[in-house]
Amino acid sequence: MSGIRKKTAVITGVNGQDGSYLAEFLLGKGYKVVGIIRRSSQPEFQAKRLEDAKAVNHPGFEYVYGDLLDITSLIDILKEYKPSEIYNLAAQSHVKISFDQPIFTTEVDAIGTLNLLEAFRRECPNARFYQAGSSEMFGNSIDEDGYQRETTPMTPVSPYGCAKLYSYNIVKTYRRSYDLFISNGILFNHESPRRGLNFVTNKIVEGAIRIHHKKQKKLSLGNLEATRDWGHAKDYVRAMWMILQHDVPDDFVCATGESRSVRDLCSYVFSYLGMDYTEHVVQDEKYYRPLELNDLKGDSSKLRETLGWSPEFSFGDLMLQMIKHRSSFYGDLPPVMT
Ligand code: G4F
Repeated sequence: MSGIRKKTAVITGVNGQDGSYLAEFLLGKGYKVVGIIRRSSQPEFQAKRLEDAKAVNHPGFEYVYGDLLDITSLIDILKEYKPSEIYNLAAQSHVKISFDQPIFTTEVDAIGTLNLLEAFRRECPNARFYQAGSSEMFGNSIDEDGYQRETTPMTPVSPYGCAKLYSYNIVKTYRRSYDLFISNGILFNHESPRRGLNFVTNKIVEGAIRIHHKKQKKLSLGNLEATRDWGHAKDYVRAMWMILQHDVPDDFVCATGESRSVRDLCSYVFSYLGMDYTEHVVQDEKYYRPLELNDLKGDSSKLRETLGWSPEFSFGDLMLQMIKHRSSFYGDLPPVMT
């Protein structure tokens, strides 16, 4: 026995894209990782990403049932594990669905954060707390040079963005009021082979592969003109950890600084597979949002200069990984609800 106590991290949303990469990253650093999982009627599907992350049978990994909407479960978990780091990644994270389920989204993404903050303040106030903020909080505010950064006004245009902005502000308020170590990451879009198939990157990859293999003819999408700053989730979970290792709690934008339209993305993926997207992509009202966030391009200079973060994966690396991963299912592509 070395006598050195392992650091314990609690992750909400551990079986999501970011949660699974973060668990993998922290286990690699020797942490004990406690993942909070919500009860589901199909538990057999809950562990897929954690299996991919090689977390499931890892001796340093444990999962417990809990829910951001049930503060008693959060209090019990923090009381038992006394973590040194808490990462709040759980959310209803789909922007379009937040228009269909505005109340649920607000309960989880806003009140859920407050529940976790209260449990943290009462049970382990010396821990460090990371809150997953989003570039969706900016809405259509853009600085004159075309970028969004920490100082850009936040004027969200979706129930999801509004709920995330509440969490961002309550974190800042608790930090100042109670002298707690709580930091916000303001993360721009980040993708990976573990991305849900109803987000536009993986939807396009999946659709193009199916069309390539003659399993479908058309791909229905919404707005093709919106632009996004797409990075790799692996790079972004590393940033989350770096943010909590800083001397002081603070707020940081994490982004690549490169922006592309959904149309560019279609062109890239279809061309990679030797096809012309204009022959296959159709637009359907169903996928439009009542209000659209038009353009995102992040300036992450503060994160880069203060903490030394920079992305390891290029856009090309990201797309290649996603295309290869989905292609590996060829021959057994299940039907998808987008
Ligand atoms: O992939 P998306 O659904 O991501 P969105 O809305 O930008 O949100 C993601 O990034 C946020 C960070 O800014 C996160 F906070 C959030 O949790 C999530 O991870 O849509 C990207 C763009 C949008 O402009 C959307 O209108 O793609 C456009 N789009 C066009 N057709 C589509 C579709 N999006 C989806 N999901 N499905 C379509 O068929």
